[in-house]
Parts: sequence; structure tokens; C-alpha cells
Amino acid sequence: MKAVIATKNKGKLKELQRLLADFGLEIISLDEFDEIGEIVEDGVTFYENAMKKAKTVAEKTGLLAIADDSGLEVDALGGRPGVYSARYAGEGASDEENYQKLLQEMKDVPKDKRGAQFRCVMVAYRPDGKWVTSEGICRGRITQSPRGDQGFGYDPVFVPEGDTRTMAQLSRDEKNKISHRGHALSKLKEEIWKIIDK
Ligand code: ITT
Repeated sequence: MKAVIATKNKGKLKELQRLLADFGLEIISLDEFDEIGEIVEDGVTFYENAMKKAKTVAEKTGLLAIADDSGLEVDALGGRPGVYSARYAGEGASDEENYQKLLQEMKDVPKDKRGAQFRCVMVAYRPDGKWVTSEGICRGRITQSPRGDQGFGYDPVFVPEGDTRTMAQLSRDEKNKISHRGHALSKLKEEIWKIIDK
């Protein structure tokens, strides 16, 4: 069965392709569907945005669509930037602009108060309206300065629990094993068979 990964984020796409590799789905990238324009993420929860992306892409392509909405929730900032993680430093901001803004905003926060988590909500949606969803979390803390060049987004300033390296210093397989996206996808795999044609 074919599945479209409903993301324009290249970092996410690479991780999801790897995570879905053993699942027997023929994975197609959203790049192959020029006619699908910008999907405005106007939800206030990860779930609303993931549902909107998956449903829109499934209805426009006629294929099973898998969408991920994710972000960073920082304890000292009351859970911000959350659903606004991609545009924290403004619409169209780069990953570096976003994490530099975060470091700046947290410059006076002591080490023991720098807890944070990545959250990922996934939705798999069929064009006939059947769907399943899942969620994954990865706890950790925000560093004082960036380290590493793997991954994407806030990875250079996030150290996952139980490690001293940032997420951007882990290999793709190491990250996938512990990440919010990895956890959400393992749970999605337990559900998705309910809506997949054998
Ligand atoms: P799509 O909507 O096209 O999937 P996007 O980048 O806009 O791409 P989101 O709205 O879900 O995706 O925003 C996710 C943002 O959260 C992303 O741009 C990063 O800033 C951050 N983020 C999510 N997962 C991350 C990860 O694994 N590592 C680092 N940052 C992450």
C-alpha cells in the first residue's frame, strides 16, 4: 500500500522514511504533489495540526497520508514554544534563529531549571475517512550553547535524559531510538494495521 508522508520538513522526512523502512509501505514524498499548496497550521494543539495536514493530503492525493506535528515544550517558559516551534523567531525563521532566540530568552535560567521535552503527535489518515493517531515524548534539558550538526530544529540545544550529548551529536539511528518521533511512530505502528489494506 502507498503512503504519502505529509511534511515539507526535510529533517522529519528523512527520519520518518528510516523509521517506516521495515513496514512494507511504499513511501512517497509530498514533493511529488506540486498541486498541494501551503497547509496553514492554525490549530492550537499538535493533534489539530497533525489531523489537518494528514486529512488534507489524504483527500488531495487519494492515498493514505501520515502527518507529524511536533515541537519543543520548555518548562521554564510554561510549555512554549510548543505548537509555534517552527516559527518561534518569526514566520520563515531558520532553525538557528529559532534556537538562538530560545538560548537568549533562557540566558538567566539556572541549570536545574532548564528541563524541556519534545512532543510529537502523528495521524495516519485514509482518503475514506478512517484514521489513527499516536503521541510520543522525549524529556531532556536545554544547553547553554549549541553543539553538533546532525538532525534539525532545536537538536543542537537539547540534551536528552540519560545522555550528555545533544540530540545533534547523535547518529540518526540513535536519535530515532529515543526521540519523540520514534516513540510516536512505534505506537502508530501498533494502530495503523487497523486501517491498512493487506
Ligand atoms: P511540516 O509541518 O511540513 O511537517 P514543520 O517544520 O512546519 O514541517 P511542525 O509545524 O510540526 O513542522 O514544526 C515542528 C518544529 O518543531 C520544527 O520546525 C522544529 O523547530 C521543532 N522540532 C520538531 N521535531 C524536532 C526534532 O526532532 N528535533 C529538533 N526540533 C524539532
